[in-house]
Amino acid sequence: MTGSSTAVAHSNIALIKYWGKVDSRLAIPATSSVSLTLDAYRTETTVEWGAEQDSVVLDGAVLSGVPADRVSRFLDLVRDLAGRSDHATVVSRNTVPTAAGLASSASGFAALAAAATSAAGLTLAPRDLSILARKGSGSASRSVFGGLAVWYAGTDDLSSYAEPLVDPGLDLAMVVAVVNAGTKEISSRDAMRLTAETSPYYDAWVSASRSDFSSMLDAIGAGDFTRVGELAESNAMRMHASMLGSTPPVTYWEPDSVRCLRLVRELRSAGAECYATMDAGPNVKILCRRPDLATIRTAVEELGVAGVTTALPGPGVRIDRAT
Ligand code: 2P0
Repeated sequence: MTGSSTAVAHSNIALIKYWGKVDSRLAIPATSSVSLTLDAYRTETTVEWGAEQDSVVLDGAVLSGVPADRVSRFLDLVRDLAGRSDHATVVSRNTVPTAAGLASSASGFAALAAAATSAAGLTLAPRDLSILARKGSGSASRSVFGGLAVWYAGTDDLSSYAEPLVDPGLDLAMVVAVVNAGTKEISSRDAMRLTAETSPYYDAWVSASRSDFSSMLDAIGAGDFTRVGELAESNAMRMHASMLGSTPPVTYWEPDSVRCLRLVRELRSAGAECYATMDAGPNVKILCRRPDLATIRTAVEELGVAGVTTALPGPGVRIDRAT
């Protein structure tokens, strides 16, 4: 039995971060997180079953080694679910710079989960798709959904999943200041493990982030943009503080990252309300409301960083073609 499906998924940026696992095999995180799926960065993936062995082509290049094995281990999960033993041909295209801290693994594994299960003839409920995507890459659990999403840490495979959050009209938008779109020096997977194993600030991060998480749900529920932004910015800084305490230290920041953080403070005092967040890379994502998007974009362009992208809330994963 062969089948082919194409799925499209968008990346997401966490407003309350995921940084550290309690179970690496199942990707059960230490803390719950909240994210915004963006329309700007997407992955389109086609999976066709019936091959003699798994193969993966990403942006025209054949994958080998660890990245290819990671996809194959993920396809093993789909083979188990579908009760099949054949292999798959995977062809994927990214508009996200791969491994640059712009959430390429989130959109990548959400699209792969949807395409691989659909092509295998499975129809998964959104929660089950989120659970499956999580086991490819934790943040992919959230890219199954559009707009605001919450990933409940849970305590085991079935209780760790994402679901959409009602947006009470926050009118969110994001300006991405691309400081450097190159591949990062240490993957987020390795960096979060190093933080958990060696940073004396890791336990403090976990307890602060748990508290930030429940405050964020309250702030979103109340439609309080100022509180949402303040929490997002301080949660991101706390995550980076925990990394700096690792041995050796994990330092994703570059000089232009700091210039962007200063610009955000200046814009805020000048009345364009915006807040910064950063992930496992030097790029700065600026959370704002849609009417301020153009002003903030222009200010970042004037700063002269490598690139600027604007984004609005994007859709959840979808199947584009199935045969
Ligand atoms: C997040 N990041 O919440 C955090 C903030 C990066 C910084 O999720 O090991 O690629 O595949 O589960 O999902 C990036 O980590 O890690 C990430 P794995 P993932 O968005």
